[in-house]
Amino acid sequence: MQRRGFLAMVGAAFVVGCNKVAETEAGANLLSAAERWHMGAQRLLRDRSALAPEYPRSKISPFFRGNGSTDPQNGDYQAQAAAGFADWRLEVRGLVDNPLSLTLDNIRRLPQRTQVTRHDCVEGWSAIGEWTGPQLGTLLEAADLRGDAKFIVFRCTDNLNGDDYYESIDMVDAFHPQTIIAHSLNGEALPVRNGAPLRVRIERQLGYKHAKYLTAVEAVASLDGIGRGKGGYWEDRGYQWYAGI
Ligand SMILES: Nc1nc2c(c(=O)[nH]1)N[C@H]1C(S)=C(S)[C@@H](COP(=O)(O)O)O[C@H]1N2
Ligand SMILES: [Mo]
Repeated sequence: MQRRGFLAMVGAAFVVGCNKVAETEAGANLLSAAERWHMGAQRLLRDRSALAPEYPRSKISPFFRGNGSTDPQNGDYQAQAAAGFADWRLEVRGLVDNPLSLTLDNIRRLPQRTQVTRHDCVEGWSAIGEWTGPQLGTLLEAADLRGDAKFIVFRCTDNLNGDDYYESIDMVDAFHPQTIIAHSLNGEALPVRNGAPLRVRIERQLGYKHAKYLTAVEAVASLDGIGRGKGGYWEDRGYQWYAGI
């Protein structure tokens, strides 16, 4: 119910956006429904590179709750956490000419982006946090992404009900300036509940796309044969793959 309510809200916001175009740019009475649809579609495409709103630090939520996995018991995660993630590696692999295996120190030394954004979960809650990390595009360029790569798959440590959490995005979102590999929340290393030591932020997408406990970023030509083939843990259970907001 809550999820449907939230998605209906997002849908309603888009319809309002289209009507605004009709009123301000051309005059609603001169536009046929088809023309309005066409303008709406163009607006949607153009908007894919637009930035998500960023907020002043004063708007940061006092507590950024954890959702889904909040303390993975899988593999050696607990031992890694106890050791301060000193041996954690993020692999950049798949359709790249120069695969990378990065330490947290490597990641912290890359050019950084800090952004205060609002996270929207389909379960009906939101929170504002300040995230810091390198842009995913920087990593993909360093790895010499190949031209036949169509999607980026995020691999995670946690396993829920027998399936590893994973996610995927297209290249528009992969190279979006606000798509970062975050190592910090509100100026501190990520708490375990929020995905320590690394999680992705994809600010134009709903919460479930923002994979936590990241172990690898994988460039692929197709999502077939990955998980159950729908592009993500929740997508395999019926959620939309494209969860743009
Ligand atoms: N690895 C992993 N990533 C995940 C999840 C998860 O269970 N495991 N849950 C997703 C969902 S539904 C949301 S809303 C956000 C929650 O992020 P938070 O725990 O920092 O609030 O993480 C997303 N990424
Ligand atoms: Mo979520």
